[in-house]
Amino acid sequence: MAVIFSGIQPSGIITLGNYLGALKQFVELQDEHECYFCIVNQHAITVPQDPKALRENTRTLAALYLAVGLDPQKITLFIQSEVPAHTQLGWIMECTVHIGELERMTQFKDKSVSQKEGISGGLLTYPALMAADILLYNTDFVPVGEDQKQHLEITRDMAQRFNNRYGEIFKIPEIKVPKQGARVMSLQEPNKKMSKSDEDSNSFISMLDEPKVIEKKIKRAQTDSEASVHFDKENKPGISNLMSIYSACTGKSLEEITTLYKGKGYGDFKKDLAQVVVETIRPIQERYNNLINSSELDDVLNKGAEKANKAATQMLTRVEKAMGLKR
Ligand code: ATP
Ligand code: LTN
Repeated sequence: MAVIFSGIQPSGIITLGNYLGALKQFVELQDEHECYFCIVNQHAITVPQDPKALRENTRTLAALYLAVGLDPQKITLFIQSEVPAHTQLGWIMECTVHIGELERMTQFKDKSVSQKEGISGGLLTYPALMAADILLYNTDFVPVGEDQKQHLEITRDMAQRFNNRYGEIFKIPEIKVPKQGARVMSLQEPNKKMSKSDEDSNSFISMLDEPKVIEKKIKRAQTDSEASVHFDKENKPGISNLMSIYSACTGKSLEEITTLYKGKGYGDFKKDLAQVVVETIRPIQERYNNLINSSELDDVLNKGAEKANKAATQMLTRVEKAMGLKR
């Protein structure tokens, strides 16, 4: 069975963007692949995090992983900091990657401008830890949103460089992005991606937002003054983004949606979209409410850490042997 690995940061409550770009694909992949899904809390601390909030967001994310429909009997769900091999291989990857490569990363450039207390070293070396996450499990495919393309390319380069130096140790992983929803944009600034750590909560829909809040956020979403529902990413980024969300949630094509709303205004479209999103999220929230206080969640995470530790330690040992780090 081909191996899948992906990670999400507990840096807030996950958004509709995280769901459509990442989690939705995970559910589709779980039946026919060996899946490792990770709560990457050590990635989250590359920018300051409040300890209490980080602990809560970690648990919430674990519950949401299951609530979207991932079956703990089929997948391995675990917390990054509970598998030390990630940071151990992370260091080795830091010694494999070049500073110039790290400095080119868009995520580093974007996130460093918003840091008020100085830019952490970890924000720059982040891709080395991400490469370690992926390479520890002999991963074939990494399902992620489009924003992670650059990180996947640098992971492949690191793996190749390591293999050239020390022998064929790592499998070279491939990226997997969804056809619709790979890049959901901010509702307030539709040229920027929707992000769970955005300071403006009107810019994103959280997977735990109540129906009324979802309706309000969609109603307030930025659009243009033309009031015609058709897709034009360049000139009409706001409405195009809302159409993509509609499409990703319903499976309807952009053409079908255009036909459906011919002659109608943005008000009608937004009202329907709000219903579509509410109905997409409702069953997930119901399952979430049953899970969040259950001990099942801890069992799943304990078992997940155990299984991940076993697989990761094996790979780390192979790497250390190949490099001369083991006696
Ligand atoms: P942060 O705001 O803390 O940077 P984030 O919301 O960007 O977080 P991550 O935890 O970094 O989310 O990403 C988790 C997964 O969700 C990744 O696979 C990423 O590609 C995907 N993803 C994130 N934002 C979007 C988006 N706007 N549209 C589609 N996919 C997304
Ligand atoms: N870099 C990703 C989160 C992430 C990840 C991973 C995704 C960390 N490790 C391994 C896939 C595989 C992000 O910022 N969204």
